[in-house]
Amino acid sequence: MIKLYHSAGARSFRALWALEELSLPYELVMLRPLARSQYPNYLDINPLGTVPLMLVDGRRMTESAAIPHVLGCRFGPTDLVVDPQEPEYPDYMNFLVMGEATLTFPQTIYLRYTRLEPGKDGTAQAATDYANWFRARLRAAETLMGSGGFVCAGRFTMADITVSYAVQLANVIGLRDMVSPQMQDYVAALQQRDGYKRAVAAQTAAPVISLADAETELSVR
Ligand SMILES: N[C@@H](CCC(=O)N[C@@H](CS)C(=O)NCC(=O)O)C(=O)O
Repeated sequence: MIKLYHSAGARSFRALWALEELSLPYELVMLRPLARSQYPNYLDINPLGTVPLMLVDGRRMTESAAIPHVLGCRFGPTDLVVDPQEPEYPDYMNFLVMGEATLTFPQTIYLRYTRLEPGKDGTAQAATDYANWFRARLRAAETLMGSGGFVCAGRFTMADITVSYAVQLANVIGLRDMVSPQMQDYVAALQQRDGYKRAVAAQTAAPVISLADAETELSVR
């Protein structure tokens, strides 16, 4: 049994997209953005207070780059993960982690100081610095990318989910100018996938849980 806690457009979209690519049954719990402050008891089930939270076979996962890989390994076999015996395995793992650790991380600093906590002393410069950092890292990542419209292994994998989400995030938080036309084309092609479209439809159709429902939905007791 798989249960995913998600907020529209958040990094938990990586997990949702992976679930749809694998056509797995799951329960989707839609939360308001900034769940920790919206639903105080969310911390009962996820002490980090972040999304994603995924419960799978009674285990708890909170990292959006790890979840797609674990789903593929646990519920495969599937070409969406690269097997350790394939030569491209190191490239795959590298891009899988890079999507979050190298590409999304600087964007979260930018987002924090432009949208969540704007106007604090010195933070405007930090926002600019991290926007430039993001641009440089994305350019560098691009030089490492494989052929055929995918980051590696010549096919669509979970690493494409983690990397392309970072580009999509850039487009919605004001960093679109930092993304090259080639990277925009790469993402636009992936957005034509049925799994991607089903994930978007799922997050649109599911109701966001109310504070009243949160009493039971988010409680471990
Ligand atoms: N490294 C984690 C970060 C998760 C994370 O920070 N998620 C954001 C949404 S994109 C969040 O929940 N922020 C709200 C908060 O920190 O209160 C991952 O990749 O899943």
